[in-house]
Amino acid sequence: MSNAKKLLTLCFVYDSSRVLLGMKKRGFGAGRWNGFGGKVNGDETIEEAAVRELREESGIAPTNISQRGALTFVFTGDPVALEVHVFAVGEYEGEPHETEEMRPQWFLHSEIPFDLMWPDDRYWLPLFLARKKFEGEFVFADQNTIKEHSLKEV
Ligand code: 8OG
Repeated sequence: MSNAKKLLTLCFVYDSSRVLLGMKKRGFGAGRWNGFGGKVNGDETIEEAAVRELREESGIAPTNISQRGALTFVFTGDPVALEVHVFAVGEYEGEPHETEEMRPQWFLHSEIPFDLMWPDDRYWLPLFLARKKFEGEFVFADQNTIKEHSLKEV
């Protein structure tokens, strides 16, 4: 059971062959490749937070961004669910560079390192790369183990 939600953003910069991931260097999810994102502050919209976090963590500024998915993550024993809003970035200004939080690297769609990512990503990232919109919920027993999940295109 969850009774509170924390709002987070997650941005993937991609084109038809490659996707930009970052190796998370510290904090929640450290040691895993992921998109770029973080917590939504009280004074900003979810999209503003997505743009800010992408800039802070990779150094690039999106010129085209669209919301593509909403994912809820529940951890057994933690009353606070995470509501992660997933954004697609097609065009941007600047060049990705390493920051205190992330080390960016381009991956071919066929070479995405799912074994070194959050375990839910292998379910929904293929939908994202196929340009679908989706909603899902994942219940984790621990950070490596999904107990149950639901996922649908919307
Ligand atoms: O501010 P902080 O770095 O703690 O934000 C956590 C980031 O990790 C945020 O971008 C949302 C993202 N994230 C989760 N859970 C999962 C997950 O299961 N898969 C992926 N790909 N990202 C996640 O919080």
